[in-house]
Amino acid sequence: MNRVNDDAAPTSPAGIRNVVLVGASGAGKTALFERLVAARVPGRRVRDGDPPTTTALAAASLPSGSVVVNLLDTPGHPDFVGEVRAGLRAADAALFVVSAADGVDEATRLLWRECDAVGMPRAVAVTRLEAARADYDATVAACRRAFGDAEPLALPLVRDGSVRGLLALLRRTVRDVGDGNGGGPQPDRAPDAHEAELIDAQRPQLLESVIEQSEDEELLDRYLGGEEADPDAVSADLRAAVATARFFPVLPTHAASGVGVEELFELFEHGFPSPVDASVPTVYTPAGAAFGPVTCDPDGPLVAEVVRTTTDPFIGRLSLVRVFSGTLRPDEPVHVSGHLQHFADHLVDEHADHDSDDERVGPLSSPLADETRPKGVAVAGDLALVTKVSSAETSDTLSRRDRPALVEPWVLPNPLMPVAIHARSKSDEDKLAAALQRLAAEDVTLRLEHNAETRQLVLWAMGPAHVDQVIALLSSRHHVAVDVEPVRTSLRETFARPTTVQGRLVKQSGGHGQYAVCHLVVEPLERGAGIEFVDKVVGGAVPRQYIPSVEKGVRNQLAKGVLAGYPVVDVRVTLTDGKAHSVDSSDMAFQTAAAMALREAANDTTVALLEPVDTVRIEVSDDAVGSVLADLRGRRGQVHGTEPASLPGRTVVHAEVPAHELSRYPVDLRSVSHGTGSFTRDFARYDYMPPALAREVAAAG
Ligand SMILES: Nc1nc2c(ncn2[C@@H]2O[C@H](COP(=O)(O)OP(=O)(O)OP(=O)(O)O)[C@@H](O)[C@H]2O)c(=O)[nH]1
Ligand SMILES: [Mg+2]
Repeated sequence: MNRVNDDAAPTSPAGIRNVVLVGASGAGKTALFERLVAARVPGRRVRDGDPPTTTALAAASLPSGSVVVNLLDTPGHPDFVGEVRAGLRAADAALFVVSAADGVDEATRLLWRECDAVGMPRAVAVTRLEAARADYDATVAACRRAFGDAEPLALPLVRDGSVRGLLALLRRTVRDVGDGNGGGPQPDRAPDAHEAELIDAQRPQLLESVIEQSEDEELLDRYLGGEEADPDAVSADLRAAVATARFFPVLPTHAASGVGVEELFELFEHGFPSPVDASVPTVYTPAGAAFGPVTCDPDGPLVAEVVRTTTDPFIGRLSLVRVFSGTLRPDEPVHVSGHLQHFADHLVDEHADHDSDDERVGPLSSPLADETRPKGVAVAGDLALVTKVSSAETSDTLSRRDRPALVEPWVLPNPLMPVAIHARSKSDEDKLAAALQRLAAEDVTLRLEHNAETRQLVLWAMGPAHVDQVIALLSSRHHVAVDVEPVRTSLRETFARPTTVQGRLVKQSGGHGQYAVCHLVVEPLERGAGIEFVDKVVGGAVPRQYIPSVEKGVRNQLAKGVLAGYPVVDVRVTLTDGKAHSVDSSDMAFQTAAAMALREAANDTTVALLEPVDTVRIEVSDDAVGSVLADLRGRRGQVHGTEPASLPGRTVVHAEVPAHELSRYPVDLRSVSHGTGSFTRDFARYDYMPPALAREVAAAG
């Protein structure tokens, strides 16, 4: 077996390959990941049975040939797209896993285009080759249509519904299936006549693409001159072609038999870029100034970023970091910096800005799926697990104390699915806040909101599966039981029509009495106008000193609501007349009379409920615009217009939609947009709610 050393600690960036597996849920990423791990870790077997759906980034450092491959497995489920983004940040190249039975879905296409936008080198692993409706050639053709210059490096040998091996196009060799369980591959053999025919049918196109994309003029001249291309020379050009991010090798794979596994390692080693060739994210000082140039240099200033955080019951916080510059050494003091709010386009209260000089990294280790291996140091370009940096949260930067740095975080998805939760018991209640805070430090796609108005604790998550994950973690890790309840909408009341009313407080039966009468006119104002109080009393009917009392009574009652308990907005209240008593009138009496007047004026015909309406910006692929607009109409949305998005083939829809209709929009948008949609929402204003719905919401709240 190819192994560099035991602790998988590369000493130079050129010997590192950081590769992330991405693709649709169920495409076979984890099955492949586990097979790749088993192929390089002696004694490690693939699990019996199917892997569970992945919900978090997993990593494994695998020595292979002359390099160490840091392999990252990501979830395909859209609720966990934050993990995919962290994985892309940690990696220098992406392996798209595509099922031959299912083809390329829209979400995968979108992710591909995002990789395209940042020039990330990519390759494709095709899975499920033995499925009844699988067709390798058709899948390659689909990849070409969706991705561009996708060229198979090998063809699968499938017989009687099982994968038997593959035909390597460059070397014109055949590799038959091994014994299926870590026994390693069979030696290569020469193709038979039929196999040779298959190879020769596809080989020229591969050669031409590699030679053309790598811009190897010399080889091109020789090839065009009719010379047979030397596989070694072409292989050397492969990396240059892949590095352009315009040429994408495709390999057939089968996790169960190990077909394609060695070819993938070969591709990682000889075809994929090392971190030296990858771009480094923008680095600032914690104060936001320029940090200076950062290159993948082990002797440069330390710049490392936390891409995942977990908590181990025995060793505490474990941070998976990607080192961009410098060398991370155990027991070294570090500066920890996190300033998410500075970069986010939404509030991230649960990730308060923090800088700490009090941290010292503990022992380093290499990730190995669910295990770890001790590691000496982590040089620029490498990934390592760091213990004991207790203040480090996901996306934080580690740097040297005398040269503090802040890496611009990757694009964090905005969690837009609200769920209200409450602790099941008093003891759950006591632990809940701390537990949620810890989960939020690990998970940058979780937001917490204490809504004072509705008195609810609201979790903002990516979708239902994410909510389930958070609740399961609260229970399993923090022993906190919570129940989910419907999210209440905070409404407003307003007067829909002018009303004239009298408030009379007359209590004069014996002793010290109370006396105050005020005549009020209540009128609606335009949305957003707030509350106006006008005094039009003439002739001292209400003595001067009690006018402020009336105003106070009015404002207090409006703040409490007059009908359903929601604050009243956008009204003018005019005091037109009143009566006072020389002994029994008082400040309190006039406050009370004013409040009584408003309550009396309020009924189902005079008062209307207002609901929050949000400005919504939706981005989808062009062909989904029609269904998105139709869906918005069904949500009482008002479309203000559409425009082309910055990514070609995508459209931005601007609309206003009642907040009440948006509570499950992350899920619904996914289905109307085939997983290509994203949106943002911001409170715009309050507007009339249909009375029937208003009654329903008020009754539930
Ligand atoms: N027939 C066949 N089944 C496969 C193949 N690769 C994976 N599977 C099966 O497909 C199912 C899903 O595989 P996973 O590896 O969990 O898929 P994934 O891409 O990791 O899915 P997520 O974690 O949800 O993103 C499992 O039951 C695998 O055993 C393949 O090449 N052929
Ligand atoms: Mg998986």
